[in-house]
Amino acid sequence: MSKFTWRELLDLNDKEKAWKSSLSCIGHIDMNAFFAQVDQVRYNLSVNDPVVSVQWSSIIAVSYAARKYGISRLDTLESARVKCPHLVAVHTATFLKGERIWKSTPLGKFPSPYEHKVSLDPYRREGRKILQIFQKHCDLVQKASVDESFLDLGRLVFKVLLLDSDEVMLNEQQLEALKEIKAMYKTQKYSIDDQLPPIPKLSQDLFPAIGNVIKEEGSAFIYTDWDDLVIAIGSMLTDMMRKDVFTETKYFTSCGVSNNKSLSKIASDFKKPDTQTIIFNKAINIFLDNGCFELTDFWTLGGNKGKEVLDLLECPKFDKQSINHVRETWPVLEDLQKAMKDRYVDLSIFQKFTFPLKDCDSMCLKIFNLTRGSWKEPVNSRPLVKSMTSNKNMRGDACKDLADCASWLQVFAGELELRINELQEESNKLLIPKTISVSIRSENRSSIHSKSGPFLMGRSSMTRDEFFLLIFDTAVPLVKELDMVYKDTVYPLTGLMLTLSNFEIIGKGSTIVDMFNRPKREFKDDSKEIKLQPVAEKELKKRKTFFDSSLETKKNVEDEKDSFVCDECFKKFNDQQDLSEHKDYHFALNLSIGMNGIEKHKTILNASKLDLMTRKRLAGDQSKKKSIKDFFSPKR
Ligand code: DCP
Ligand code: CA
Ligand code: CA
Repeated sequence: MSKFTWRELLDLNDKEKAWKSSLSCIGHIDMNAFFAQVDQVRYNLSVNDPVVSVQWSSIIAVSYAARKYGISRLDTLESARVKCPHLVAVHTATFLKGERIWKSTPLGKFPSPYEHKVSLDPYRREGRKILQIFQKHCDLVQKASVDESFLDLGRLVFKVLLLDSDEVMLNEQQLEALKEIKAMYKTQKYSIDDQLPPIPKLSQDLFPAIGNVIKEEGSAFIYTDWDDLVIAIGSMLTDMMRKDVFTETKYFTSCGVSNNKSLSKIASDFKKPDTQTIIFNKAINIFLDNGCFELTDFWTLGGNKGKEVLDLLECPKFDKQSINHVRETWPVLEDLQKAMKDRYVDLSIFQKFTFPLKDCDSMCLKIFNLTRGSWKEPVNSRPLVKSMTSNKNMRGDACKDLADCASWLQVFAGELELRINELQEESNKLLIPKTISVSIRSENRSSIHSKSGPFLMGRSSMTRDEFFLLIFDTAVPLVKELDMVYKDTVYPLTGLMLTLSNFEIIGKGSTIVDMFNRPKREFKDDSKEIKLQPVAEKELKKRKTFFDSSLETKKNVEDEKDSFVCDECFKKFNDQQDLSEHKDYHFALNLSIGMNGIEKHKTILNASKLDLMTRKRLAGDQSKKKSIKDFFSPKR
């Protein structure tokens, strides 16, 4: 008999339950050298051309052909050219200052950062095409970034095992092997909590897993139960989808298949390019202990938080033993939690951590399961953003007065309109931003000023041009206000940013009429709240909403490489991981302000690792409490 029950198998047919069934099957597919592949295809180059994608003078993606020369993202264009003299460097598309439409950059040309803003739209478009291919096959896909997706393969596997699948064409022997279980299901000859029958004879020969199967070296690997068949069929499915992606787009991908998201994500990164790695449940520990991974390789444990965890749990600093160390040292969850908290308390005398003591328990729960490869999370197809930002870090005199601001806002409005439009198409939903905000940053990094207001879509229908103009026309008065107050001190700007937020997302079934025929009051109230009370509390509330959403939309901030920039304080980061962590910090900060009020919050702040700039901002927020007049006084 199987150790699994019918219930566990049938749960695969339910989107809500499949991910937590012990027979769950999750795929993760990541595009190889994504931007570089897109550029290679876009510019009719061959797979063997050493292509790199470039933004200004930084390399942002390296094709596998170029990697053969030892080139990585850390190289400058010059150092890459030394390594490979016939390097093909493709600059990203750009918007020209004052224009709302981006243009591709001809091969061999390198636009000036003073006059242009990068557009990543060509890559996003391709990313969307690929997402659509996955969605054509799989009913539950989570886009995890511009070039990767999680797939809950439950329903597809269910269909192969118990119904007739048109995704995977089974041969006669395979069909014969599954005849019995299909018949049982059809005639309902089982009770839901009965154990499943044993797997069909010769399952392993009939349903060989496709890809790089992780197993103990030298040992035979034998299918023993339904989880093996489920994962093997999962690998057939992802192989089929990846082939479809290749046929349709000529892009290579890497993939991981296992019973959960975090494992599949690591697995997809394991062998690149053009490979899928399959982790059967019985091979999970072998995979995690293969000496290639650290605790910090798990999706959410990169960056500083991960380093702190390694330190708190006194993980060995070499040989990549941290996963094994944690699993073996603390076989019992409560012991792990106690160990972390005890050391947290000891160390916090000398050291500030990025997370509070009270988070240790939940963090340990996650780590306990991650190190056993048993941390399960649902594949979440809910798209979408509640805010969207377009920004640029300015150089020299690129933005020296109000007229320049307006020129750049035109670019930003063009980009936001385009992206909202694309997202609507992608998600088949309507997106209605309700708040707009403009921020400016000057040479002195601590001086960042923002102005936000309601974004009112008052018309019953709107063309794309009209929507663009509305964004632009609403943004300009905000920047004018900022200009009026700060013009003597801020120019030339080092950063300008336009954000649309507070998105209302209207579902598929709704019509444009639903979208605009909502009670007028709703808009009016909204405007009153934002327009007339730019005082601390409202401001903070708004910032919190901003922040809630920016967690969900961190991908948007990824847009320009030189824009791993916090949209709350404009601080710049090297990568997405650091930025995300920094944002977690704001999140905690805002939450704390929200819950405790600013006074009490200050105490918490002083005790935490707070950079000077944020402190200054908070001081600014406090002054806003006084009156609007103070807010506009030249002293600020
Ligand atoms: N990207 C970027 N700057 C970074 C990281 C990524 O602009 N610091 C962009 C370019 C990449 C794309 O995002 O092509 C996807 O990032 P990945 O980390 O998935 O890397 P690649 O797809 O380039 O390579 P790999 O084959 O290793 O996944
Ligand atoms: Ca990739
Ligand atoms: Ca990726």
